[in-house]
Amino acid sequence: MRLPAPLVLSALLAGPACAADYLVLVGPGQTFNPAELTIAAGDRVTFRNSGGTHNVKANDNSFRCANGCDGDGQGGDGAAANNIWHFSRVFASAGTIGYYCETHGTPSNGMRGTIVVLPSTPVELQSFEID
Ligand SMILES: [Cu+2]
Repeated sequence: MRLPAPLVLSALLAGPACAADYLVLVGPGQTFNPAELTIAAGDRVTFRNSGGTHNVKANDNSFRCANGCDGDGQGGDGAAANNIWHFSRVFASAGTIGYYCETHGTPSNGMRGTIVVLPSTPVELQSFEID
């Protein structure tokens, strides 16, 4: 059977290592929702302000974002802001990333969250022997 070309292409692109998208709501109130999120390396998380003056700063200073991110090369500004901002970040490496809102939290208290990044599942290559 001959499949239409676009269908063959999408079947090749869809593998077990597909990245997923997640959403973390920032507020309303002084919470991240979900505050704890487990993803796989390569997945993308979008943070979206749902009300209040907030930002998202990594405990290890690897990012500081609100209306874009500091140092993103596009004029991003990570200072806390009360507009309905959103930004996305791909977490490429496994590890545990703590973050907090500078207005309402610290790394250990208040408005904070954690993202656990698990190693991505490697694509298994199979070989066949023909007798
Ligand atoms: Cu806040």
